[in-house]
Amino acid sequence: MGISTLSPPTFAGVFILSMILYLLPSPTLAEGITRHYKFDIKLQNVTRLCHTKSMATVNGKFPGPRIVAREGDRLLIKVVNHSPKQYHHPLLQTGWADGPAYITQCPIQTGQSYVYNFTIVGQRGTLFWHAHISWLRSTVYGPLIILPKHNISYPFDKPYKEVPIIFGEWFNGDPEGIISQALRTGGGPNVSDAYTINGLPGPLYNCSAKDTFELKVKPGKTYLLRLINAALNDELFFSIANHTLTVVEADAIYVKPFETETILITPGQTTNVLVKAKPHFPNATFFMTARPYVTGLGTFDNSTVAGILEYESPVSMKNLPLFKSILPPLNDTSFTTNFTNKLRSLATPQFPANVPQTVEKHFFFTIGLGTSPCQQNQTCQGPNGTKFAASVNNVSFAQPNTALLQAHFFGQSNGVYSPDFPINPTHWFDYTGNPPNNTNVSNGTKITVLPFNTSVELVMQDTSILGAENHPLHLHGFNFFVVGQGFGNYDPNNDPKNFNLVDPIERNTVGVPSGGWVAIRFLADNPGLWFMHCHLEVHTSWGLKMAWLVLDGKLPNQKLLPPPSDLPKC
Ligand SMILES: *[C@@H]1O[C@H](CO)[C@@H](O)[C@H](O)[C@H]1NC(C)=O
Ligand SMILES: *[C@@H]1O[C@H](CO)[C@@H](O)[C@H](O)[C@H]1NC(C)=O
Ligand SMILES: *[C@@H]1O[C@H](CO)[C@@H](O)[C@H](O)[C@H]1NC(C)=O
Ligand SMILES: *[C@@H]1O[C@H](CO)[C@@H](O)[C@H](O)[C@H]1NC(C)=O
Ligand SMILES: *[C@@H]1O[C@H](CO)[C@@H](O)[C@H](O)[C@H]1NC(C)=O
Ligand SMILES: *[C@@H]1O[C@H](CO)[C@@H](O)[C@H](O)[C@H]1NC(C)=O
Ligand SMILES: *[C@@H]1O[C@H](CO)[C@@H](O)[C@H](O)[C@H]1NC(C)=O
Ligand SMILES: *[C@@H]1O[C@H](CO)[C@@H](O)[C@H](O)[C@H]1NC(C)=O
Ligand SMILES: *[C@@H]1O[C@H](CO)[C@@H](O)[C@H](O)[C@H]1NC(C)=O
Ligand SMILES: *[C@@H]1O[C@H](CO)[C@@H](O)[C@H](O)[C@H]1NC(C)=O
Ligand SMILES: *[C@@H]1O[C@H](CO)[C@@H](O)[C@H](O)[C@H]1NC(C)=O
Ligand SMILES: *[C@@H]1O[C@H](CO)[C@@H](O)[C@H](O)[C@H]1NC(C)=O
Ligand SMILES: [Cu+2]
Repeated sequence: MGISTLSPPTFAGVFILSMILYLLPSPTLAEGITRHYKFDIKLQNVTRLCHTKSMATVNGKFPGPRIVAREGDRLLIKVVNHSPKQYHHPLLQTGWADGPAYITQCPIQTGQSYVYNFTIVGQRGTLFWHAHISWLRSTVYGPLIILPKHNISYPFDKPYKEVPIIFGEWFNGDPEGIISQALRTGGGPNVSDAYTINGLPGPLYNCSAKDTFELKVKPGKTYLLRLINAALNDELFFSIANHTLTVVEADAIYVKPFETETILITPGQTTNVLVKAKPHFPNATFFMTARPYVTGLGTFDNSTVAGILEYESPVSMKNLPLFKSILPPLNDTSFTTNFTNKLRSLATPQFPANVPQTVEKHFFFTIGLGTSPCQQNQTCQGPNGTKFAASVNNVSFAQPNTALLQAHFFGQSNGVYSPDFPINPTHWFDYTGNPPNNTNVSNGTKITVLPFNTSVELVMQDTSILGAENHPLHLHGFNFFVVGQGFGNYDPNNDPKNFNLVDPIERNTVGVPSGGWVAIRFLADNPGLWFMHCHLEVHTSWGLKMAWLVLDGKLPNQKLLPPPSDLPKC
């Protein structure tokens, strides 16, 4: 079991049926302290939709245990791999503790362990931890909750209770087998069999009613829902029947509060919302539902996950009417645009938005799908007998077989990566217009090198080569500011005039609009090797990823420290 200064609740087993386990105790934690967790990775039989399968879990739990800390704390998470496979756990922010496979570390081999050691600085809110190799994230994930420092309150009324709600995708089959088969054939992978709320698919699926997340509320009280999208391949709309959501935080950064009936959350993103329970017992129960927002042409899981919001009643009430929540159409880009435009940093003196006002390096990256040729002798199931591929500036990232950060630190990068990732596309084309004749992408292990403290502006332009599509791009190591977005091809002469340099949303994952572009800014003040990838796992598998190398600064505290002695070896 995890050793911890904050005694997390104990779990009976993998079958998490009760929402009680997901209510945070009113935490009275100290701060600036070291918190120890131990994650034992084991194979475990788990049953959903009447299918039992053996899958990787942490401490026998699905979803995995939550980590609770305060801003300023150090976390020491010892991950022990008892399973026959190799694993990684990615967390945030500090060089050797980041975790993506073959970027900052080699996999943790069977029987081995690794301690993730990092402090939490400048973030408070909800994040999540998850495995970062192949499609293991489908079962190995859990909430990471960062409370504000002791003497600092929320910039909104203190909620009565806080409830993590983590969305996932359930596959009756083996997700890692599904993606490796798809990569062999070149076609699209099988889609999931259900979405889940806290691991539970809910009553709208066959053989699933007993696996329903229930949130019990008291009339008149306000609840903070910590929403996390850990689904592999789908952005999700989420709504609760007859209840308005007030968005207060995104990706562990406070936002200007606004009300909405529905939120959009991409894989990799987190969103905290307040829900005020009705003042009196309403004689009704309410669905909370999530289903995808989809812009691409491929097949996808178009099903809906439901949980139930119930009011605590002094007397037993049976057969209450159940109200259904209304979600936007699956392809509602108009809703998505309106929603993302409402997200603004809180930008107060206490929680400022430190947007870089000047830019030292500009980058323009095209983002999207393409093809790679079928090997001779093979028949491929991608477009026109090719294989699906995906790229950034037409480079599909080729996975190295050693970790890039180690190669860099020990001066052994020769033959592992090249520091020449293109700053711009090699040639202009109508990115969002008719597709070019040649849809093939190139490939390589290329990275971008940034001197310490470079202020960067990156415009990411979706392409319509295989159809326009929204891509949630995630940057490791930094938060960035979303200074602008629009549809069609980015216009470098006119679009920057409309950039918001005052209170843009600050986050770590942003949806590149379908058939459009997004501009972000960040300050490269964290030395290390930082992965950037689409958080739709299938696109990452196809190569929609690259990495930034941020060099050391001059001062001692601006340098990457040597790796810990237990860093896994390839
Ligand atoms: C999972 O179930 C299978 C088949 O019933 C059984 O052989 C196996 O021992 C179980 N594994 C675990 C870890 O319980
Ligand atoms: C964690 O990292 C800090 C700072 O580098 C170091 O002082 C400490 O010894 C490390 N702790 C463990 C258990 O590795
Ligand atoms: C909170 O406490 C810390 C030390 O414990 C102090 O440095 C800081 O100024 C305090 N902040 C506020 C807002 O009181
Ligand atoms: C819930 O919303 C529906 C549709 O707007 C409305 O007809 C119904 O009266 C509401 N019920 C409650 C209990 O608020
Ligand atoms: C709920 O039911 C109780 C008892 O049946 C009734 O007294 C009350 O008026 C009802 N409330 C509403 C809002 O319908
Ligand atoms: C979901 O997809 C299935 C299979 O393509 C289709 O039959 C069904 O109508 C779709 N459902 C929705 C709600 O779009
Ligand atoms: C969304 O899908 C509906 C139904 O398939 C279709 O009629 C509509 O044109 C689509 N809207 C957009 C913006 O693609
Ligand atoms: C988005 O906002 C525009 C302009 O305010 C409005 O016309 C449109 O109906 C909104 N779309 C949705 C889906 O709410
Ligand atoms: C293609 O087929 C030939 C003849 O069957 C075989 O010799 C060759 O190894 C195959 N090439 C590949 C890449 O599989
Ligand atoms: C596939 O071939 C058809 C007909 O030759 C062409 O119209 C289409 O653009 C091709 N698609 C791709 C992805 O190359
Ligand atoms: C693409 O193919 C079309 C039709 O085959 C041809 O007319 C056009 O010149 C080609 N464009 C380029 C850039 O090769
Ligand atoms: C990568 O590019 C090389 C040519 O540079 C090509 O031979 C190889 O097939 C490509 N690999 C993939 C997976 O596309
Ligand atoms: Cu993508």
